[in-house]
Amino acid sequence: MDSDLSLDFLSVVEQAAIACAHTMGQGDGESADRAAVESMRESLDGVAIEGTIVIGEGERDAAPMLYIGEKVGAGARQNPDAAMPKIDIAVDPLEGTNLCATGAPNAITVLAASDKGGLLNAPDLYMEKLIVGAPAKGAVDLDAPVAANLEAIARSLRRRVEDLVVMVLDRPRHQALIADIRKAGARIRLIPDGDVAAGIATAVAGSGVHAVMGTGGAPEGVLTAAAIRCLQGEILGRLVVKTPEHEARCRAMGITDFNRVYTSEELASGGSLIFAATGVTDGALMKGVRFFGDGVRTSSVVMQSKPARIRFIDTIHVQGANTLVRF
Ligand code: VTB
Repeated sequence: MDSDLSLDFLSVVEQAAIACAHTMGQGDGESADRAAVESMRESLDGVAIEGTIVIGEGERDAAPMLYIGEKVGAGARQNPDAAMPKIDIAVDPLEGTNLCATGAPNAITVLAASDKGGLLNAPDLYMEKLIVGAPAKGAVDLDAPVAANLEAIARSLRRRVEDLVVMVLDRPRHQALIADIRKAGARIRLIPDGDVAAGIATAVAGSGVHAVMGTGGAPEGVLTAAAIRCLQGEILGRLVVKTPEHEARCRAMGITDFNRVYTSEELASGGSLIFAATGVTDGALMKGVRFFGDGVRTSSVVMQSKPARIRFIDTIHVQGANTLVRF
């Protein structure tokens, strides 16, 4: 995939963040999400690709736009003979809808892209996840006891289990997990939402997060995998398939082994991946959108696997004649 596309995708997540940021704290997650979705849908059509949404707002009948299978990009509506790259796209236009609605940290707009077939087509089920940074890659096992994984992570980071910080979604389903982490002695940060931002943080030294454990959304797992591959960390994930209906939804996406533990390379197998995210509310790695009269400032991260590079991008969007550019 042409790495210049990363700047196009950057613009897509930036615009989506700007579009929904005014809803921050309004207590209306639905309109926050709608603003981000509509912006993303519109700006994706300006990108010179023949794109297919593989992770989006839901199945075709359930979502008015950015549904799985939807064609996006300039190639979707223009001259079908114009040779535009065929790209698979995963989006979470507003990851952390409630975070935005309440003004809590770590709401982000997210997009991942790959050459065709490079992102797992995952149904919108839950996924058990274990996410760590590069030093602990290969040292953890989704089926190992929590204490054993924490010891392995501590060893690879050359510190004590007591020094680790594990992020866990604050959900009743995580009671036993939380008890196990506490028993092992590690520190915990319970988060209300947003395990994509949390997952990325595990692979960025200095973020103060060493692991994410527990069950979150499968689509978020695939998005996290795209970022984690660029960051050379590890996400291990297993779909939570409990009912015949879950099984049918997996089969519809070509998944037949329901107990399979996926690695980062299997969740995001693409040889050339791009991941882009912009902060909507302030977060550990990115600031939220700031409006200053006739200008807007956004804070984003763009990652590519080939060439492997991570860029933190601070953009001032000049909107008027008097926009004051401040360093
Ligand atoms: C997590 C979280 C997301 O969904 O994946 C979560 O990271 C899982 O779903 O931000 P539940 O809320 O049902 O536990 C989100 O909260 C929203 O997609």
